[in-house]
Amino acid sequence: MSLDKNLTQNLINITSKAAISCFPHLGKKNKIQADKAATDVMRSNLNKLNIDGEVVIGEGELDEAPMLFIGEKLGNSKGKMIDIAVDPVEGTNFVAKNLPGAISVLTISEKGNLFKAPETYMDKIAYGQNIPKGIIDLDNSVELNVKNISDYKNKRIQDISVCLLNRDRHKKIIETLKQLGVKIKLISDGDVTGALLVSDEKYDVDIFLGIGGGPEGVIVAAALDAMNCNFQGRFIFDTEKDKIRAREMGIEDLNKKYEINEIIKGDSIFCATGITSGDLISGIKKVGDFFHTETLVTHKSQNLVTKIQKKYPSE
Ligand code: VTB
Repeated sequence: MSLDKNLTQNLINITSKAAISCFPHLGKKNKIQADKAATDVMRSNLNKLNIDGEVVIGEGELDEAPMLFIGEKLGNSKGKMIDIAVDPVEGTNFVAKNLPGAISVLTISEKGNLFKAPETYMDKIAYGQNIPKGIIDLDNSVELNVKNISDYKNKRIQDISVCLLNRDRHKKIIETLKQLGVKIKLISDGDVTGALLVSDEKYDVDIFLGIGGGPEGVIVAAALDAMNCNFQGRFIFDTEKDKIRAREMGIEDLNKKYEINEIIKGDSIFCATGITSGDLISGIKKVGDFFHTETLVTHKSQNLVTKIQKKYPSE
């Protein structure tokens, strides 16, 4: 069973249009407005699809955004049952400040194949293609992961590059990485992109790690899976409220380490359109009466991993 190839084109159009809707909000210091615009575009366009869709990963509590809420039904109910994970603007700060790296992103799977995640933090680790299991592990020390990948790739420690969010909670890890002498790529936001940088040597990121949004972890796992990369994540349930919600959503072992194929099973389609240009994808460009977009798309069953450029009339 796999997802219809034709859906890919539809989804590229949806993330592209959502990204374009942020264009008027670039650098306007209003991340809520940009998020709302992209969310509305995503919702109305997803509703036109021939699917019986349900949002399993929405936006919300973490950044108090206008939501495509978990459990929301999308599509005309006529087609296949689909799980949908959305992040209409990943990197709302980047849009508000007109900085590189904002993307509009969504992932779909067949019903029941995408992990239903609460909006909490997740401790994550991602690494690239063809690295055997066990070389890197979420439960290894940072030192061991760095040493192992340096041995495996036959690269000097000082040439190993580790990407993580620049947050106080990562102080100890950053100090360890500094002492090891690796190249640290400290990002201010956008850990979906951060994790995807392990997918190709040209981005020069050997390991992505650290604590970021759980929903972002689930969304990116699908793309990494289609790219034959690896990912592990553990949700962090700090408050009693988080723990209750997690149990309500069917999570029994709150401390479980999830492997990539426990987060995404079977076929998946992932689309990420650049809003502002970043390391991974080019942002929206207005050329004459057209918006030019670039979308990174993966469709697992089709072995599709590509970037698609499109043009949309600016009206
Ligand atoms: C990350 C990052 C997002 O939130 O998930 C991060 O990918 C985690 O939350 O772009 P904190 O900002 O609280 O650390 C974002 O930065 C914003 O949603």
